[in-house]
Amino acid sequence: MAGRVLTIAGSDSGAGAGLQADLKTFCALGVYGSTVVTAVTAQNTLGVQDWMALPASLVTEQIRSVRADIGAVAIKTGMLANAEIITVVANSLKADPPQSLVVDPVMAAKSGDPLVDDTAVTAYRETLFPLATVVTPNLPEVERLLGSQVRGESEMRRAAQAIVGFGCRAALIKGGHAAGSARDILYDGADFYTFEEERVITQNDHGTGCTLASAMAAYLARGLALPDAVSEAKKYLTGALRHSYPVGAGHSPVNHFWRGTLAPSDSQN
Ligand code: PXL
Repeated sequence: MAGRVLTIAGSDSGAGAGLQADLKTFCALGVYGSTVVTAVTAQNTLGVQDWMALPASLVTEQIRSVRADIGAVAIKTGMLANAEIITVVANSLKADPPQSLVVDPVMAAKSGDPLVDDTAVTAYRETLFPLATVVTPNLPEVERLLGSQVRGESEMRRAAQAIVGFGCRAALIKGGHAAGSARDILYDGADFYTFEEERVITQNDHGTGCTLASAMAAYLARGLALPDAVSEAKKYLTGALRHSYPVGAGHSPVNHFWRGTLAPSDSQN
């Protein structure tokens, strides 16, 4: 089962974010990727025009199908759409925990369009976070999860501690929405780690959160320790931003294949 990663996420028809970004990341980083669909969005680089969640029972059944046959050492969750889906995903993963679980608590698209309903925040905190190896909120997501504003690095550190207080093993607070530096803070219950890469100024930044969390899941599946997985994932994302090119009039995708692709057999170490 080495090098198998499952994403549980929404579909982005423009293929810049969501499970399409996740699968491209898995292909680029040499792991076999499978995809459980939670919701379908009608979306392009300009925004989200419409979306609909799938029935929770169909989400459960997809997880069962993949894990009964293909398996997954690491699982990543993205857009889960509502409390019912968050809860069935949590129940299913609690019954059969993967080695690593990366929870990207997606609340809104880059365009600002909401991708969850209001019931999601409590469900995340109470059901899914306690199962997670790491939770990866950006600053707007941190503010919704904690109900308070977060400014500057010392508040990011306190926010990371508060999120670990919900029961996850670690929290990565992404500073990309902050003015100035694009520093991210990881807290694993014992130590803080700071990650910084050059901030790439581009409009081609759709799917950055999905790509970072998927890359972390891929590197965890390949056996890296969490701080190394974060560091490698951030380097991969920075390159993907730097090598991006416009495919629409709005926020275009990052370039997942800037380093080519790695065959899964190359990463089965
Ligand atoms: O970036 C968060 C995200 C997650 N999942 C889907 C999305 C987006 C952003 O647009 O469309 C399906």
